[in-house]
Amino acid sequence: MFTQAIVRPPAHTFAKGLTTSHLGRPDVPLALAQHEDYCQALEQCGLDLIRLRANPNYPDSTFVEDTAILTEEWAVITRPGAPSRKGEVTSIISILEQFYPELGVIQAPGTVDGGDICEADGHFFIGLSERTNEVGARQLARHLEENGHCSTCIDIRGLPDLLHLKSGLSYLGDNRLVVSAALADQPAFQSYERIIPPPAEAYAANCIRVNEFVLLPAGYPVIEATIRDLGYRVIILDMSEFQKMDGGLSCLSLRF
Ligand code: CIR
Repeated sequence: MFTQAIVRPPAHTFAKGLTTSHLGRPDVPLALAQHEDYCQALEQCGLDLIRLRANPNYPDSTFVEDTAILTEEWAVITRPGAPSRKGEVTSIISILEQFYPELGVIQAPGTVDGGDICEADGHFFIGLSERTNEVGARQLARHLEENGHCSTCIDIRGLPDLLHLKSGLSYLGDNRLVVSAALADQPAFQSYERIIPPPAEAYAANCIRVNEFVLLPAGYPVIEATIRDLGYRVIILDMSEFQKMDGGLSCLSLRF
């Protein structure tokens, strides 16, 4: 059960953030409206929101997921791989100190983006990516071990369509993964029930289970029907402006 989430709206500088997509410039007022819908969806799932102020110094700072890894008992502050994002952790530390007695940290030269970390009922998949390096992955694995968790590294560096591991992977609970075709054959995922979106719906592999709901991006009818047929309550959210900046549903909150 999640009870809280940290969110931060996009700033007026949002369009200056990093992106590899060729979907055009994001419309900031529309992104703000989509972000508000996202916040309301989390509240509908029963979460109390900690709403941070927009930070124009960090155009990508609405993607708060990348700054920390949270569980009920412990938290690790990341060291984001993109130089323009490293300073985003400062304000997150001061918030998380209010909830956790101690915070783990990833230290230089290690880098980890939260988007590369996928928890599946206490087991952690760590994506090795352009953002999360081997030193950072090892540091995180050590933190996990100290807290009684196992982890498996998944190397996505040869998969240019995936910025982060969770760009192509979500854990729904119930031993079920939503996993993009590019990742579905990974040996580590073979013991899970795998829901594989058709190639045209690969973006929807980034979805989030929040309590009894699954949040899905709008415009992906095949995956939506599959998830509904499995009996989940579904909330559909328009993510167009965040997709333009390589972001998905998981990136916009830190849930704990
Ligand atoms: C970036 O390139 O860092 C941002 N424009 C997008 C980050 C998306 N975060 C995520 O997938 N966890």
